[in-house]
Amino acid sequence: MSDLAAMQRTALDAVAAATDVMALDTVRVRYLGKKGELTGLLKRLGKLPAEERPAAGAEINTVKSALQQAISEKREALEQADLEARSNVDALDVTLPGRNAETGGLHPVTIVLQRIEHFFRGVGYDVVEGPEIEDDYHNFEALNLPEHHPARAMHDTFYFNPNLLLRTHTSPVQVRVMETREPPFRILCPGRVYRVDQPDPSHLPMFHQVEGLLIDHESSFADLKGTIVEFLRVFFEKEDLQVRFRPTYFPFTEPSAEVDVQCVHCDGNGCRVCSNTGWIEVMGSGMVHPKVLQYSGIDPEKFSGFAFGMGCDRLAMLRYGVDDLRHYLDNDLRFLRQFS
Ligand code: 2NL
Repeated sequence: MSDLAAMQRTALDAVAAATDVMALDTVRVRYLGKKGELTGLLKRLGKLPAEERPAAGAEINTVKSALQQAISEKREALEQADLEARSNVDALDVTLPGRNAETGGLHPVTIVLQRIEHFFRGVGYDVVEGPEIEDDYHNFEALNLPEHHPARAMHDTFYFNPNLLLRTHTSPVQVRVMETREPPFRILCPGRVYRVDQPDPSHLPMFHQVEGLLIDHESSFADLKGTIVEFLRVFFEKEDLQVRFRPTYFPFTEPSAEVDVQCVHCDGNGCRVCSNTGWIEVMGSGMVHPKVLQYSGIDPEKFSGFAFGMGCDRLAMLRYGVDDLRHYLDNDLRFLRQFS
């Protein structure tokens, strides 16, 4: 029984010394487990003389419950400390200001492209896209530009091989639609186009074009003019914008016209932007050449159409006063932020 008091002290010291739940459990097993020291004492009670058993049993049980209580209090304290330690590490200060997520913006060329698409969808055009790598037939031949035709020199072309090239305009997309779709239809074809050019303020080897094509049982140059004048007045947001059509030559249209608008910078009075002419060229247009219809299997006796093409990059320049096409590709945030 003198051992019992010593055992109690040792056990309670061990409980107090435990620094984590695992160590505490080791102490518990050592004294209170099935083969534990206190458990052993209780088992050996039967060997005592009968008259000593009750007192000895009571004493052992007192030590046992004291130890049990100490262990359970210590366990609670350790668990609490553990919880506090973890919540300090994972602490979330909900009063901190949030990290600022900057809002992106659309590229000026994209904005211009979307405005053009919006107008033409509104007057019944379907937007169609096609491959940027084309064959000679769809980019040139089907557009009435046979091999060795001098007009091919108008396009300085990136070739992969004599038959495969980077499209120089989006016309091949329209050719593929003419080949497969029953007219009448009206389509708008936006996309990247490529021409061999040394980059300078007004030239890039890759730029963006939008071409439109309408094929119907009857269509006239008056329809072409009405469509284009209305589009340009909406695009430049000027109801009385002056527009003029100048005769020109394209192999794929006849007659053909270049389209000028009254200078949007000086209202036609003459300035640096319009080289003092008062006019700015914004697109090309014309009645689809009968041979172009024929090439794609459309009977020119039954159908006629008009087409037009414009450069989005240059239109965006005019609309936003951009002085150098190369700004579009620099990805300089000081430039891009002005459009968001
Ligand atoms: C310009 C000139 C133009 C067309 C593009 C076209 C397409 C087919 C048939 C006939 Cl499939 N024409 N496209 C017609 C006239 C002018 O664009 O200066 N673009 C920037």
